[in-house]
Amino acid sequence: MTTTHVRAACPHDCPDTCALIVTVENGVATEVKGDPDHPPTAGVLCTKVARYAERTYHPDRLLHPLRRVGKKGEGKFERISWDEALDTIAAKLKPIAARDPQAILPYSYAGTMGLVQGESMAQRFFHQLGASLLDRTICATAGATGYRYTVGASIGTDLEQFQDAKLIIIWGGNPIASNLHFWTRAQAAKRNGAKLIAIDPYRSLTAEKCHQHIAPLPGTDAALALGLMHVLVAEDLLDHEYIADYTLGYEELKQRVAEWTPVRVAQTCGITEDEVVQLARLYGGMAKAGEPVAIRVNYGVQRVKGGGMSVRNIACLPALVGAWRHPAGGVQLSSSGSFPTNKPKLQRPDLLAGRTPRTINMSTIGDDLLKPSSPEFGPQIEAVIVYNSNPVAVAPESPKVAQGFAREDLFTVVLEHFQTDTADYADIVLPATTQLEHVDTHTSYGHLYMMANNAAIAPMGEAKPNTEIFRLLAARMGMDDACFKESDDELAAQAFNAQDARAIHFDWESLKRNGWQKLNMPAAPFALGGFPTPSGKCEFYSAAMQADGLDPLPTYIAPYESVASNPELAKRYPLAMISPPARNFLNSTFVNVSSLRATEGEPHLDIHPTDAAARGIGHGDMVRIYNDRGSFSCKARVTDKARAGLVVGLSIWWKKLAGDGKNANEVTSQRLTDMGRAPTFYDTLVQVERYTA
Ligand SMILES: Nc1nc2c(c(=O)[nH]1)N[C@H]1C(S)=C(S)[C@@H](COP(=O)(O)OP(=O)(O)OC[C@H]3O[C@@H](n4cnc5c(=O)[nH]c(N)nc54)[C@H](O)[C@@H]3O)O[C@H]1N2
Ligand SMILES: Nc1nc2c(c(=O)[nH]1)N[C@H]1C(S)=C(S)[C@@H](COP(=O)(O)OP(=O)(O)OC[C@H]3O[C@@H](n4cnc5c(=O)[nH]c(N)nc54)[C@H](O)[C@@H]3O)O[C@H]1N2
Ligand code: SF4
Ligand SMILES: [Mo]
Repeated sequence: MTTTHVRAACPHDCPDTCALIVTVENGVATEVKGDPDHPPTAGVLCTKVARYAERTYHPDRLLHPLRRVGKKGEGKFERISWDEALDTIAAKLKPIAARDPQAILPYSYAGTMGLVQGESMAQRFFHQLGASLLDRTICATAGATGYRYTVGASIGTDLEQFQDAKLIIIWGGNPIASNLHFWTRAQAAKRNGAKLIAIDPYRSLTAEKCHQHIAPLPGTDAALALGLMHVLVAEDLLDHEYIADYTLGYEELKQRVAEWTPVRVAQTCGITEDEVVQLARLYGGMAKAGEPVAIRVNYGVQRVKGGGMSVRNIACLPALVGAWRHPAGGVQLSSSGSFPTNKPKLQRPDLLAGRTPRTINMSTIGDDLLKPSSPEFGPQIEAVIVYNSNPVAVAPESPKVAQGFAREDLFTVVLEHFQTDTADYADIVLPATTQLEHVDTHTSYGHLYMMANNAAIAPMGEAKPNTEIFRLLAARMGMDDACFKESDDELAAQAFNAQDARAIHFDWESLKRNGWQKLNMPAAPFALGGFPTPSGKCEFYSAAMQADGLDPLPTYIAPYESVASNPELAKRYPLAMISPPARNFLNSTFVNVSSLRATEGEPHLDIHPTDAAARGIGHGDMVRIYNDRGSFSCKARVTDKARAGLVVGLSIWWKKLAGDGKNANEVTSQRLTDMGRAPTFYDTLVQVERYTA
């Protein structure tokens, strides 16, 4: 028997990007463990990826190409050969490309976050074709944009510093479920005497374990941040030197926040005045005393109309109190902007050769698939190639998405590991390899290490890496540029800019051997200012926002759908619904892994006892959740984890594995955020009723 240990990286859309050690016995992966030497991972994996071998060897893995034989969505397929699959696809795409390649659309997200199996060969293929561009907005662009206007780039407090903070505000995140290795640091801080405060409308697993939980109404965080700034200014809990040296627009900000009295904020957010005042005093007071105060803001705050502004306002706080002076102070939204990646080299936009295809927003795919050709829209979408994503389950306003994918005149190809809800609508399904079967390299949005993934085992069945599938398709389409011949190792070697001081001496072969390498970054990135904004300062006032048609100062933008902002709608649909991640799933990935699905049980809706009683709903009753866009049903859990007026459906279930073939996206809307063109999943009013089938 031969046993080897292979260095790998977790590919999932999770900030932690763990370093993995895969045990391989006689060519079979028998165990996936966390690398004990990688400081963020520290030998620990989440429940999901500890089961990565179970997912990889799952009896339902797609092992050969398939052609649809039933109706779209029905899930009936027959096996075909790779030659037949590729010939069919090329024969379909060629005439469309000859008429107008913009009628072809790639649809992809972060099923794997790999720089190679994500957008390298795939983008080269679509750029050479001249296909529509895809605006990849479904997750983080609202917050990233708000943060960029204020701080300059997705750079913040290093994960490896948080254990030294004395106050940690966990704002719109549930790290026990979705950012486990941050939670490890927060607990270490707690043991060192730090206070942990969660700001979340829902008493999540994490909120339950913090010293204090403040539960604002969804979408009102921008107002809470304005209220904190009001108190910081009124009570002079400020770092005047930091403000003078490293910020822009303090005088204007001071005037603006004067309007946001604690009483107004308490009313807007549905919390008490005392919660606003005490939090500001604690944060500003500790900072003034020289203690490190840190904020971990996460994406939960930005899935609403004013989501970008929420993140922007929160990102102003550390500069006001000078928290950036300390390595364990400041704020982290994402570390992704720290990495000197070389995306143009991987993705080759130059292959467009002067063409400027239209851009389709992935968050409005439902509407866009249903649009006919028009001068504003351009050609009707005639072909979609889906990889690393499951839009029929994850995109908002699912009834429209499903209707779009059901179009008889749409040609759909899906590259997948499993027969997902989306794959059910494909004309051709192509089997893709998993992280254990291919090579890749990764950044992280939670830590500061470049990561390598070696292939641990041979591809399962006839599965091929995404890159290889696009190489083969390029050849079939007659694309002969030398870039379509590059191997995955050649691609990985181009992923980082070795000349950049942060990636000092980046060398793919040594990264592959070691598994990971930390970026060369200062411990406290903005201790002496140096913000990558146009002014080089933290911008309380942003001329760029004004130029983009936004309020240049922090403000509050109410949700599209809430009792306060839309009372007419709230008469019919009085409950706010959010659908944040379930601990044992990763978006819709892992929902089909039996052991993990068994832990989640079945789809649930958490509802407050008062709201349940008013509707005659008991714990464990089946309920129907509905609004004008659609409806779904699941089991009610009557619990005060959901504040009154709020219902929570942990997500994202595969529709076909839910009792009624539907999930929470039946009722979410395709309306977009204030900035970043992102979806508003948590800006949804619904009504709930007892349901007897
Ligand atoms: N186990 C697991 N881990 C995951 C994922 C998963 O599906 N499962 N998904 C991954 C991905 S793609 C992402 S983007 C991240 C997302 O993870 P996070 O950034 O943590 O964001 P969310 O999970 O959207 O929401 C986190 C918390 O925000 C709360 N929340 C909702 N609306 C609001 C609001 O308006 N204000 C405030 N203050 N809080 C609000 C929710 O109740 C939830 O508890 O997690 C990643 N990690
Ligand atoms: N209601 C509601 N909806 C949401 C959210 C929410 O909180 N609530 N969260 C949103 C967020 S933050 C996000 S990021 C999106 C996530 O949406 P998606 O990015 O679509 O994520 P997944 O659902 O995990 O689907 C990824 C798919 O990629 C496949 N895959 C993985 N690796 C590979 C590979 O190497 N090759 C190929 N070909 N396929 C691969 C997996 O099998 C999986 O089916 O969902 C969004 N939708
Ligand atoms: S999903 Fe996140 S916590 Fe789990 S192994 Fe991957 S990177 Fe680590
Ligand atoms: Mo996400």
